[in-house]
Amino acid sequence: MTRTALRICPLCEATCGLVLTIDQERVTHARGDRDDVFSAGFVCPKGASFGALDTDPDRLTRPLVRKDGRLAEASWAEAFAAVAAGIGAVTAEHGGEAVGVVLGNPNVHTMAGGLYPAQLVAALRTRSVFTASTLDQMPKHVSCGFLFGDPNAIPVPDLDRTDHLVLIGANPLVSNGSLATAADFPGKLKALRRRGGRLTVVDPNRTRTAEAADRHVAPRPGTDAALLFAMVHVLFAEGLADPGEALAPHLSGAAEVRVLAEDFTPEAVAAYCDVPAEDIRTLARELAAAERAAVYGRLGSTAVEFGTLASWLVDVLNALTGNLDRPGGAMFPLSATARAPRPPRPGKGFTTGRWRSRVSGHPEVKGELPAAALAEEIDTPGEGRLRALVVVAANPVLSAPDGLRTDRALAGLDFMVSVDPYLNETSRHAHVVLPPPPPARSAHYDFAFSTLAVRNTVRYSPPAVPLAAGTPDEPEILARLILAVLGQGGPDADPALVDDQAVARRFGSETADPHSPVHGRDAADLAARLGGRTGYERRLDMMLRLGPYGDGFGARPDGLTLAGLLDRPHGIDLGPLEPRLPAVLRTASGTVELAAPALAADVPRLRAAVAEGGDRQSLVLIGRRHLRSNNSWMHNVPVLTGGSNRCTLQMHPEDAARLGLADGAQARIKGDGGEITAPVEIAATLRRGVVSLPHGWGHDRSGTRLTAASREPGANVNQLLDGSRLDPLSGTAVLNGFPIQVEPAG
Ligand SMILES: Nc1nc2c(c(=O)[nH]1)N[C@H]1C(S)=C(S)[C@@H](COP(=O)(O)OP(=O)(O)OC[C@H]3O[C@@H](n4cnc5c(=O)[nH]c(N)nc54)[C@H](O)[C@@H]3O)O[C@H]1N2
Ligand SMILES: Nc1nc2c(c(=O)[nH]1)N[C@H]1C(S)=C(S)[C@@H](COP(=O)(O)OP(=O)(O)OC[C@H]3O[C@@H](n4cnc5c(=O)[nH]c(N)nc54)[C@H](O)[C@@H]3O)O[C@H]1N2
Ligand code: SF4
Ligand SMILES: [Mo]
Repeated sequence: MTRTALRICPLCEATCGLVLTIDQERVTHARGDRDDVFSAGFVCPKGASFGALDTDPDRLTRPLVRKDGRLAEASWAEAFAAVAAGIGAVTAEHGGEAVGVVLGNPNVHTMAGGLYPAQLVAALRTRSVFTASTLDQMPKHVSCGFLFGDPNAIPVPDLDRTDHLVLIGANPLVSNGSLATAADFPGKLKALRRRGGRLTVVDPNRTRTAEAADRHVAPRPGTDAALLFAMVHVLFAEGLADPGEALAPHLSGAAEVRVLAEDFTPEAVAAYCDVPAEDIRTLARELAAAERAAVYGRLGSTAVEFGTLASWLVDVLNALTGNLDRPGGAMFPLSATARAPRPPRPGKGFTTGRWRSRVSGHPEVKGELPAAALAEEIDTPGEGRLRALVVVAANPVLSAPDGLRTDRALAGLDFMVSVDPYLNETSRHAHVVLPPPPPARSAHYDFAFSTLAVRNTVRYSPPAVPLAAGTPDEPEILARLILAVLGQGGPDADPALVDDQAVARRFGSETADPHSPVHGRDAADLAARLGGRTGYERRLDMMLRLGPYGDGFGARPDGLTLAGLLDRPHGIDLGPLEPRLPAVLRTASGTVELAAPALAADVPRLRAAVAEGGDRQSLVLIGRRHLRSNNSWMHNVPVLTGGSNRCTLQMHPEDAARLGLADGAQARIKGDGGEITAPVEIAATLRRGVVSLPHGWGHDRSGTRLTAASREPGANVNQLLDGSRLDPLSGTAVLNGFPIQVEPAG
């Protein structure tokens, strides 16, 4: 019997609503949900392949436990017992701080990942937390932390209303958008141009997005911070810096920024960026002239040498042109599970470096250490060495720098547990692998992306297919992991305890807060009023009801509850983004601190790089993404990969000719961290001197269960890095714009 069910797609940040066709508990087809309040029917090839991913025969359905050195299937009871014993042994001898936590990208796409990791880290009391953020967007968190006092207050371009959009190092026609959740990003860019707006793309590669733009500027990789600084310079020099009456009272430090920008004249940076000074002036003038404009930077502006400075300058430009916090500019979403707005009040501000990594002394950022430092924290002997890891939805062997070193380090751990549906390059080292059910059998709520969406909506998908009896979902798996850490991991452990604890804590603080809708109420009584069939649903109900649109447990009877949301399976539209800067600000001064000292302190490093002029001799490597892939884990679905090797080294024809490399020839590529070989693909879209290789490949290891991926394994680009190139303010790996050498192989 065939039926349909709705499910929000978890495969990228666009969060499209899907209609799944389900035949005998298997997803056989997926299409866009035309009635979805956010995505209105948009779907991409990955979403359309949801069924193939969901039913991939290589997905693990039972846990694996290492016995006599080999991973073998076991019962869930055996697996949880092995986790309790393994973690227990390490914490008993060395304490929870000997256990590292590694959280990968899919955590921001699952409900479990939004709810449980903080409790896991708290239970371990470990300071060794590594996430994909330091391979990705951490520079944006840091710059927003210093600018606004809250590292999670990230303004997004108001795509539907802007007249002028400047994309720095972003390729949303392929990525479908990131740190700007918008279903049908391509359609929104078309609509912008149709209504007479302009699209500018700054990217060393003439990407599909650049191709669709009015203007494409191709700087040398890694030089955007200088380019943006020169634009700031022009705004001041030409009297174009004008935040406007609404914004100006909320800004501080503009005069200091002016001084900092003084020597970044377009002429001074033109050679370094390899962009003519007059083009930089034009970019600045157009931005200032536009009625409503937004500057937006993505991976090519973050995972680079000056990632935090570039991320900062993006918002300095938004502020100086009066586009911050206004319709059509860069705005702050208000998600349904945010705290209900409180009256504006100064905060504590943002700091980093409250502790440092043991081996290289990297500062903590948002409670995290650089993912690039994971291996050295395990394999460097001495007091405080990591002896165990809890890995949830991460594949650092492929996705982080120097995977071979990580590979060896993981093999030497006393204990490792992976929560992962695949036996892959990383999880093959685990002592226990706990596979979550496939997405169709999991509930979905976008905790993370609702805070980054270009329109406020609220949507929830219950599981589309019921879980098999006796199979835990990912929330239960993580709750049981937390109980194991707390020494309560016995066979009768009740995972609801973990949810009860989170509920009690939140109600405890809300009932004590004079600005909360439930101030003065009884916490236990509120907990008893929660709806929801599971622990995570109760938590969602709590968050929705305490949130900005919530019913406040009676304070606003028409307000949002989980029950009300379940009655609206296509979601509820909460309207366009609205200005709300004062409520966002958590800096000590209560203003947007445009020239925060920590940011200003990194400017001399940039100034020195500009003065040096940059390395002109080496080829530099940048990454690229493919529409039918996602980082390291979607290469095992033939309908997505098409069975072809997409892991090619793209080169400009002149570079290839100079090196004697023809299209299809094997190239040997050498970097600080090692060498790999990949076939050459001639691509005139690239700047001369820049080559491009995608990441997430290198599926050629033994002991994995990736039948399709291992047939076309590709090479691991991150093996070219040794983990030492980081943006110092954020600890983020420089994955774009690093020097390499290329020669014909063999
Ligand atoms: N050179 C280079 N390197 C890069 C990048 C780049 O552009 N260039 N990009 C970086 C970026 S932006 C990111 S975000 C990182 C990503 O790097 P990681 O965070 O390590 O993520 P993935 O490599 O996608 O691996 C995800 C893992 O999660 C598992 N998984 C999938 N679905 C689920 C689920 O529902 N639950 C659980 N528990 N596990 C699941 C997959 O099997 C896989 O093992 O890579 C970074 N690495
Ligand atoms: N199809 C697909 N979608 C995805 C993913 C995927 O793997 N595949 N991954 C998801 C993830 S984890 C993320 S974080 C997002 C990323 O989303 P995006 O950032 O939009 O995606 P990228 O393709 O990495 O785009 C980065 C662009 O920066 C350019 N670039 C490189 N170096 C520089 C530089 O120095 N300066 C400038 N100005 N540009 C530079 C690159 O050429 C590239 O076009 O995509 C998400 N969506
Ligand atoms: S754009 Fe992203 S969210 Fe939408 S269907 Fe494709 S993978 Fe899924
Ligand atoms: Mo990412």
